[in-house]
Amino acid sequence: MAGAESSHINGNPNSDDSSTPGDNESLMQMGSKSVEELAKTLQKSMNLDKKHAFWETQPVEQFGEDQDEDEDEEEDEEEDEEEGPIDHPHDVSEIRTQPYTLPDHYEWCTCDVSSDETAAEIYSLLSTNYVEDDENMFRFNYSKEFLRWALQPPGYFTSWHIGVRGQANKKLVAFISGVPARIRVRDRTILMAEINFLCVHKKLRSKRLAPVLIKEVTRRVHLENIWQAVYTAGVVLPTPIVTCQYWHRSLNPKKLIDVGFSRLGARMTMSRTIKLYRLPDNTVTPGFRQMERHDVPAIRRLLQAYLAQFVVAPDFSDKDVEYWLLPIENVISSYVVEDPESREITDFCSFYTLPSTILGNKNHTDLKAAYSYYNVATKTPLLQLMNDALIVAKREKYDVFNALDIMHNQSFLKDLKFGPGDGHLHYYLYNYRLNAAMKPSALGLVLL
Ligand code: MYA
Repeated sequence: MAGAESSHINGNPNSDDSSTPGDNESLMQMGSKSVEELAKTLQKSMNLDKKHAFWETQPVEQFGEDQDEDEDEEEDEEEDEEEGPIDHPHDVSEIRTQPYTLPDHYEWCTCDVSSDETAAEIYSLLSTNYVEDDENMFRFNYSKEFLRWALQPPGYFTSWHIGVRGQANKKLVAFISGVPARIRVRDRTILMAEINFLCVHKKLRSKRLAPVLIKEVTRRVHLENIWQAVYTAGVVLPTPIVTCQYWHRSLNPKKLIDVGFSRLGARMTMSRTIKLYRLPDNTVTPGFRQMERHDVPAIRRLLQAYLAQFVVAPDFSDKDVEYWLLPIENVISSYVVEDPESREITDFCSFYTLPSTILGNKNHTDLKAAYSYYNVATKTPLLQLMNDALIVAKREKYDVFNALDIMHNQSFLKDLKFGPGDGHLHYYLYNYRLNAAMKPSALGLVLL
């Protein structure tokens, strides 16, 4: 789940647009609150301060278990010691060997995305039933190649790519997936599952199928002796470790306005808007070029040093860097700065490609979006590096460049004319308790 459910631009930067609609305003006003307050306000505003019949049974931090509210210092210290797993590991032999029971007329399948036919079925389910914005104007349209990339990293388990089919017609009607990843939380590195692409066909919604999918993927993860997971969602569940906001940089403002992704700012004309977002044809940093395979060790070193400062971040090996960052057309784009004299790799930036289908627009069917991935600047100013990323994205005909307010991203968002979106993305840990909620800038992890 890459984007918050509602991620349109809230007005244009550099304009004094004050015409944001009411519900967006209430979200925007929350900018100065703490993460917990934000989660609670969001929970209330989205009418989710209700019972969570499923999530209340799971080893996740429950609402109201927030230790920060505890004013007793001694207890705080005690709680500090409790950071870590909520349930302690079982023996794999205790894990049930039978899949969970599905409603009548449905059956489990394991999806092999290497098969063209299966990849096409997953693509078809997601492209018609996956995440939409609140107004149902856009739906994520992850490509088949992207899905293969996202689902088959080093050490992946085919058994974690789980489908539900109709027993009679074998049609794929639901999906959930996990991939293994080493995630560091403060000074502990844990092999976790990254859970993504949970999807139930629109016709089967609200029948409690999602909890069965989640329990089944949990069972299969446990069978590999893995007991923690990380995931993101646009909805508030018990309990986010951090709530982030998407920012959007218009590259093709006319199209974004035509399709309702953004609006013309107050006192702005289309031609002034186009001029505002214009970018040069060529990158400015000497030695800026596409990443190549031989750059892997240097990029791994840059990433390792950079990610060490964040509370939660992936622990990438050379193999992981090669897999996750080597460019694949229309999937992942990565650039390095190679010092023209020393030949040293000093900086690195990357973005992935996640188009959305534009629903019900006469003139346009696809929105081509780039999503900021991992960026490390040691010599080039980060602002200049990201401006070069915008220039290449514009050249490659992306309509918009999106970035979360995580890592050091806040240092360039405003200056590079990103505007805040009206959606939030919540990060969660399964079976791991943090003793304090985090700020987005303490997060060093991007999920797809
Ligand atoms: S996030 C992307 C989720 N996908 C979409 O938004 C696509 C469009 N929507 C749908 O396909 C359906 O609406 C889904 C729910 C499938 C989302 N994460 O079956 P239901 C809870 C977790 O009647 P449906 C992504 O992929 C809900 O609070 N739980 O509902 C990461 C309620 O529980 P409770 C969610 O609408 C996924 C229950 O489901 C989500 O038909 C991470 C209702 O079930 C959500 N996004 O189907 C999954 N949405 O009563 C968790 C609703 O308690 C992984 N619900 O409130 C956990 C770690 C597992 C591994 C652990 C290993 C150790």
